[in-house]
Amino acid sequence: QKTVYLADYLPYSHLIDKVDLTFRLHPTATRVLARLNIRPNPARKDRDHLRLDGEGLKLVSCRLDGQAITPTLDARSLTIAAHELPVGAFTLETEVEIAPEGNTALEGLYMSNGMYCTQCEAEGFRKITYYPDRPDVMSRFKVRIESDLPVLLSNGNPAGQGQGWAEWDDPWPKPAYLFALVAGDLRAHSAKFVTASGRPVDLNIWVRPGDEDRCAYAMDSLIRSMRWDEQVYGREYDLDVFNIVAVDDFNMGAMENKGLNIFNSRYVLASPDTATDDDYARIEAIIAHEYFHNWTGNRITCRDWFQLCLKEGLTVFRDHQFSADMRSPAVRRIEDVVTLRSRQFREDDGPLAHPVRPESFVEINNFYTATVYEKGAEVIGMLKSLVGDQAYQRALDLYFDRHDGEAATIEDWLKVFEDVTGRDLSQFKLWYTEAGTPRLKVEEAWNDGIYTLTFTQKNPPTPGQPVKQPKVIPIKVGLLNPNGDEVVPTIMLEMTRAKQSFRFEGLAAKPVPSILRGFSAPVVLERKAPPEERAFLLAHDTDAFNKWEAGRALAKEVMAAMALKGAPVSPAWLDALAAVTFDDTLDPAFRALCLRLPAEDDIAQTIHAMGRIPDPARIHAARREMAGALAIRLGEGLSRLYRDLDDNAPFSPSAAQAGRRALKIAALGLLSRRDGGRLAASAFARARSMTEEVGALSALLEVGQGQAELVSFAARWGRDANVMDKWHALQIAHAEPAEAAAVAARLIGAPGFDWKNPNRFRTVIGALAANHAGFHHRSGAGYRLVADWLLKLDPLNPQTAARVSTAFETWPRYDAARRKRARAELERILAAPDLSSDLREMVERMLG
Ligand code: HT7
Ligand code: ZN
Repeated sequence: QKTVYLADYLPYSHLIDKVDLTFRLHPTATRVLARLNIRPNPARKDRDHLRLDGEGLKLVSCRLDGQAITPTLDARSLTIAAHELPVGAFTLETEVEIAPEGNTALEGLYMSNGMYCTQCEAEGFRKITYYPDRPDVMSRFKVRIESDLPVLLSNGNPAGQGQGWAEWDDPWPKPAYLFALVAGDLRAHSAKFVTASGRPVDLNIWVRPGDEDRCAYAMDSLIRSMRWDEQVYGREYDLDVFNIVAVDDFNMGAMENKGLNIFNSRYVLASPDTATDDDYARIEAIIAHEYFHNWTGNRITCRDWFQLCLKEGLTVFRDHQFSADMRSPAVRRIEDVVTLRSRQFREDDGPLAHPVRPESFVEINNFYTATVYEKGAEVIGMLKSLVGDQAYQRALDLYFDRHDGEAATIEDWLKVFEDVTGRDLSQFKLWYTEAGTPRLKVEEAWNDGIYTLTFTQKNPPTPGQPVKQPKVIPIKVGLLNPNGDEVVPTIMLEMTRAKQSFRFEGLAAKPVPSILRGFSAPVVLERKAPPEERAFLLAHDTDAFNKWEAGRALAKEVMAAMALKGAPVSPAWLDALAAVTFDDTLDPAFRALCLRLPAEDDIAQTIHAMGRIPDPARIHAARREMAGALAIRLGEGLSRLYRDLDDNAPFSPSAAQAGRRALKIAALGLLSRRDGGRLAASAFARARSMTEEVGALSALLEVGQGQAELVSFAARWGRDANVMDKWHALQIAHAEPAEAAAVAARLIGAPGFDWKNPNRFRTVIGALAANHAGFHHRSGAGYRLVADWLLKLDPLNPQTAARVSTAFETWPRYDAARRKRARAELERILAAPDLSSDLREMVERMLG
């Protein structure tokens, strides 16, 4: 397959004013009749042929203005030569046959547990019918579905139904990637919503019979999202119905199809006994994310797939804002930054690094990345900091006014900010066009009562971009005096040059700086600070993010020093953390975050950034030793803390209660290191929620216990695959490094384990990849197992195989022996006959 370049963009030759689709559903022979009202695109001066995308379709008939014709077909398209087309508008009717039952790639129309469903983003509609499958071709769709299944759904508003059929009419023009169809034996959990302007909306969450009672939290999240978008962005819902369908076989988390969102069932279904607090938070965020796409993505879509961040970065930013408003902003920000560093910084630091707006791709599905999503959201956060909250709001209003109903670009997006503020954003645009995480070095000086902070930015080379320019970096800073009082509250420094100094006058004593408050830019801060200063900020910083960050930075330095040179656990870190742990004035959720040690992969990233080679086994040992030392240092206070938090309040998924549970479980994990899991075993037996059940099981497995509990968990939940994913993941996460690959192999190869389901596959292979010391074990068993299974999945589901292959993205960081083994596995994958273009592109990029 060939490379597509942003620079080659050309508007489509024609406009499609209307689309009428009829589906006669059948597992092996579905008929799709499409009637397209077409006219030449006035934006194109030439008179071009008509080329429609289409893959794996059996053409039954084709008529142009009612006359049968024989178009030119190849494996990817249907073409009608320019001289065969009428001069003005015309109608094209096609009938094709497809086989949804055999569609294991889960792209286009496929079947999951007897239900028909679709996934069209990014380029799946071409597997349903012949059509210009590109986001800048927007049209009005009418759909008729013929099937004996009881529930027949598509986009827009219902337009009639009868025995064996239903019709849907979507008044809003949309690109084909937002098309959706669902047919099945489904039950609805329903509610009503009235928009700010008084439009009544029917809300339905469709699930398999028996799952209706696990939809309440998703529905509540949807209603809160709808209200929030009205109140914060002034955006109302625009149809009479909003449907959500939960499906078990799905390549990603969810999909924002107009009026008919389709969700991976694990991000809809929740009850206290099956979902953890993290699951609840994720459901809330994903429901909001997909709903918010109705304006940022659907009403205003992307001109081409290079502009993916236009909808994804903005929608992630909006869902982060929403979660911050629903929960604790500080805790949310810390969680978001942890994710950003572990996924996006990792990506940006290796062979898969690419700009937020890439310039070329082979397979667009490979660019639904942490960079496009998470860094895309950070870039918007910086823009908001730079222009201020009010200008941000005016710019968004202008964006919605100016581009509603259009397919827009990043240039359009930046232009609304330029028009509202009069600022020139050409330097800011580098955040979209240049890959890599900037390194920000800080030096301080204190002379004659003047305090100076000097920043130097370095923008490291990334694949295809050897040289970079300085970026605009908003650096939020506060200053504390030696007593811990804030003497300069948060201000924003705007860095635009490679090296820049900022002076502070009128201070009585040399202050302690709190730099990059709220993580105001996605950069790596390189500041050599003594442990005492970190401990001081952990104790005194008024910025919650930087308070946490001080402890985090200290923990990373300690763990890296232990792994690199066998340094002892730092008493300064232990003391500072003890003070936070037992400070009852602090939010329990915040304290739980402080107690969470940096992940081993994070430390490998830190050591690599120091120019050294990380040793996974030593990092693993260091992390264990730190946890053990912490358990001893916190002493008896831990038991007290655990008892205080172990209340009998009835379950609520609220952030406040979840925070208490998180701290209780953190305490239980540490206590287990001292009592060998005695308390955890009784906590497991008494657990009143899945959070507690998983927390106790995890604590037991970490200290080599928990076999009986694993058996009882499986006996209770064996029939619920989404719950059993936790059971599988936990065993692999806690396996000893030398055994992790074998544990994963046993689980994925177990009779009856449905490894073809993306959730199952991702759980097992993803958990192995996340067991840093296990995946990178010197035997090479981790690399081999992941490669074996990628090769097995690729012919069936290339999209998921390609995504999971990112397990290998850090391979160049490690020692020669590991690199040799990883390279050999990647080359083995590349040598496979009939490798998909998805997986091929990923492996080739990783090999460099
Ligand atoms: N916009 C959706 C992306 C998505 C997707 C992309 C490629 C292949 C399958 C997919 N399923 C969903 C989801 C989102 O970001 O909201
Ligand atoms: Zn999205």
